[in-house]
Amino acid sequence: MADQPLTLSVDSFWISPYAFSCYVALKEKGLPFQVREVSLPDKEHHRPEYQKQSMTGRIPMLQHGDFTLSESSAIVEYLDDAFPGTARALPASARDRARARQIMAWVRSDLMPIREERSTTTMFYERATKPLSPAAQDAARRLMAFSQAAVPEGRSSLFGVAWTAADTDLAFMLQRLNLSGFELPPVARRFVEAQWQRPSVQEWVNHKRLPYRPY
Ligand SMILES: N[C@@H](CCC(=O)N[C@@H](CS)C(=O)NCC(=O)O)C(=O)O
Repeated sequence: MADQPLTLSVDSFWISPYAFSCYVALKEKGLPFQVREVSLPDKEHHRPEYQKQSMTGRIPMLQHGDFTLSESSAIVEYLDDAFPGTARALPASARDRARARQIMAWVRSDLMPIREERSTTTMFYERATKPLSPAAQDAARRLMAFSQAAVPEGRSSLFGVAWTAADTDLAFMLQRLNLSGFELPPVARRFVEAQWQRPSVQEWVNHKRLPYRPY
């Protein structure tokens, strides 16, 4: 099974935080894979074949041989299960793994004002200039408090290993603010700088992008 080809479907502008998470996990694991770009403005994800394979019609989707899977956190966990012996995306200990899942679920389900006002187009196309609304400021305060509690003092990763998928996801959320000039506390800043410099992340960040078309 492990030698079957892997393909990750990503959005054609390379701005999906969920596709980013899966891409970085595949890279960190050193797994060879192909990328398939799916144009959301052209509704390529509505095509019957994509709908059928993904079951959700969303980006990202992983294809592994004849198996297809959507939902980014399910994809990341599948990679750990299907490729034992590669760098773990989720930590080995039950409690650290639970904490990692907590972080991954939280950044996907909360902090909506940050996700709206510092959308991923502001990270990869045009920086946001509008000040954060009171709701986004409140979300930012919660994110800073969370980071302060989650990132151990003096360290640049969450769990005593240099990388997990939760590190990538938390860094991405912090970077939404950081790139638009929000001043991060020192612990969060050190964490983000270290995670963002990882070659896996930089490959995504520096990928050549098409001109953006709103959709
Ligand atoms: N919970 C999903 C979210 C995926 C998602 O919302 N993807 C967006 C792109 S960032 C998408 O496919 N949007 C197209 C649509 O919903 O029509 C995951 O974690 O993979």
